[in-house]
Amino acid sequence: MSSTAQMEDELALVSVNESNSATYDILLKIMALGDTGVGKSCFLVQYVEGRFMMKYVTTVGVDFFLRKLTYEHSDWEKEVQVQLWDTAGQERYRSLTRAFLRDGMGFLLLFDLTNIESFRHTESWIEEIREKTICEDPDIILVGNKSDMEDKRQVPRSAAISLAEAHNIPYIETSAATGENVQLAVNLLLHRVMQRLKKYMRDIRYNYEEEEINLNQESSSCSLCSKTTTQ
Ligand SMILES: Nc1nc2c(ncn2[C@@H]2O[C@H](COP(=O)(O)OP(=O)(O)OP(=O)(O)O)[C@@H](O)[C@H]2O)c(=O)[nH]1
Ligand SMILES: [Mg+2]
Repeated sequence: MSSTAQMEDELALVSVNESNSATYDILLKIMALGDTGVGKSCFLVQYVEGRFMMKYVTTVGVDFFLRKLTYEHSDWEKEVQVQLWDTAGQERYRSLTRAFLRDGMGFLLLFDLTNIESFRHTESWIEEIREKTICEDPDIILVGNKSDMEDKRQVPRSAAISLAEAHNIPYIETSAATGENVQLAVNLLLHRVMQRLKKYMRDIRYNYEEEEINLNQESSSCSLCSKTTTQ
C-alpha cells in the first residue's frame, strides 16, 4: 500500500483521539528507527507536540514520548497508552537500539528522501526488526521523510514503493517540517497493531472457551465413568 487515499480508506472507520482517562486498557510500544539524521526525533515531536525542531540535536541512547489515546473501530473501544521510542541512529548506539527492538510492537522505519544511503540501509533495518522482535509478524511502516525538500530528492518514489511491496509493508512520504502525513503514518501503524492485538485477544478467549468446554466434557465423562464403576 503506497497511496495516501488507500491509507485514508483503511482508516475511514477508525477514530483516534486524545484521552484524559487516568487508566488505560492497552500499552503500545511503537519505535522510530532509521539512520542518523533522517528525522526520527523531529517526526515524533511533530506527532506529539505539533511543532518542528529546526536545530539538529542527535539522540543519545534512547528517548521516549507518551501519548494517551482513545481508539475506536466498529464495536471496539480501548484506552491506549502509547510509548513512542525515539532511537539513536548513530552507529555507536546501534547495540543499544538493537536491544530495544525486542519489545517493539510497531515500527516507523524512516529514511531521508534527500539521502540515498539512508534508503539503501532500510532493507537491513527490516531484516533486523524481523529477527529481533518477539512479535512473529511485527507491523512496519516505511516512511520517506523530508518530502518538503522535493528539489533535493535522491530517492525516486517508485524505488521506495518497490521495496515496500517486496516486504509487504505500506510506504508513505512525510514531512516532519510541515507535518504532512505525520498523523496519517502513525495512525495507520496504531490501527494495524490494534487490529493484530484484537485478533490475538480473540484467539486467546476462543482457546480459553474451548478449554472450558473440554474440561466440562471431561468432568461429565468422568462422573459417568465413576457411576459405571460403582454400579
Ligand atoms: N526540511 C526538513 N528537515 C527535517 C525534516 N525532518 C528532520 N529534519 C532536519 O533533519 C535534521 C535531523 O533531524 P532529527 O530528527 O534530529 O534526526 P534523527 O533521525 O533523530 O537523528 P539521530 O537522533 O542522530 O538518529 C534536523 O536538522 C532537522 O531539522 C523534514 O521533514 N524536513
Ligand atoms: Mg534523534
